[in-house]
Amino acid sequence: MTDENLIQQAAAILRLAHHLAVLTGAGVSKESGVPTFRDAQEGLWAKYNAEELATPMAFERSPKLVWDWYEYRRELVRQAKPNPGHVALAHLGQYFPALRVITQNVDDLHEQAGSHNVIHLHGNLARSKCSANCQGDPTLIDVARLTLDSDEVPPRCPHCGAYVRPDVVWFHEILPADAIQDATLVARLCDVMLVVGTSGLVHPAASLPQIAKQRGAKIIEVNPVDSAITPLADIKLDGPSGLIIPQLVEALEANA
Ligand code: BV8
Repeated sequence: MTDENLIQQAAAILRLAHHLAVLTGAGVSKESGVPTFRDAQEGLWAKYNAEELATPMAFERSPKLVWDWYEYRRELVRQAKPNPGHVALAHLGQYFPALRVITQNVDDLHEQAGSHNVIHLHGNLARSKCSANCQGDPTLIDVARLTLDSDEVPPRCPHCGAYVRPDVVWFHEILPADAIQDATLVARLCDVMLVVGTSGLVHPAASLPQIAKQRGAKIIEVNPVDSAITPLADIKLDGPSGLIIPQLVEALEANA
């Protein structure tokens, strides 16, 4: 577990920051009850690998299975509440008005905790779209307003009849241009990047700390274990974000 001295060192780096950026992954939502990507899936999904389900090929092959997996995850997120890590990150916005949170997560727990202008690299689980984007990219569909034919799963697009799908970025799909452009600019301009709860395995998100580092930024990582980002970190805070981030904000405030 992280010692107090490292927390103080990290707070000292934050205190000198002019442009703070935050990059989060599934680990920041773990303490809210949302499983990470590399956790063994719960129950029914134990026999599936998330990376095999989160692809256009899987949806093509088994649209109902993939739709049901996302409905299962939507229910988990509906029941989830922001944890102290989300809340402390939102609180940081008071000290860094230009703070941008860049997340790989598809839940809205950062927004629920009070973070603004969150950059969602991989889309948003709460939104659905026509899988053919028949009215333009994205053709968002409000599934709640569809007269659902109970045995038609996934539901069909009311415009063109194609299957409706979650508005998330699957593996082998390109990220929304505005999201990756914003995130890359934020990574280039920041002088400190706080990296929280990511294995650092999924690209291009995982390249953002490297971009920041190359521009001279300090990297502070929060994760109970080491990750692909750890070699880049100036300070590694070992522990769950729900515990560590509040400690970091408390140390920052103690000498504010
Ligand atoms: C693309 C939405 C161009 C869906 C997701 C370059 C190099 C290598 C590979 C590639 C590359 N470029 C492209 C690729 C291929 C691929 C890729 O990166 N593959 C990897 C696996 C090798 N990337 C893509 O396909 C991307 N598209 O590049 O387009 C293109 C287009 C066509 C053809 C070629 C190229 C699209 C990637 C987006 C995939 N969609 N999510 C959904 O959610 O269902 S990614 C998915 O993984 C989630 O968003 C998740 O957030 C993300 C990353 O995982 P993490 O967030 O890090 O979560 P993970 O479980 O891995 O780790 C959790 C961490 O938390 C752990 O470290 C753990 O220790 C820690 N933790 C646990 N508890 C806590 C904690 N931390 C803090 N507190 C705790 N309590």
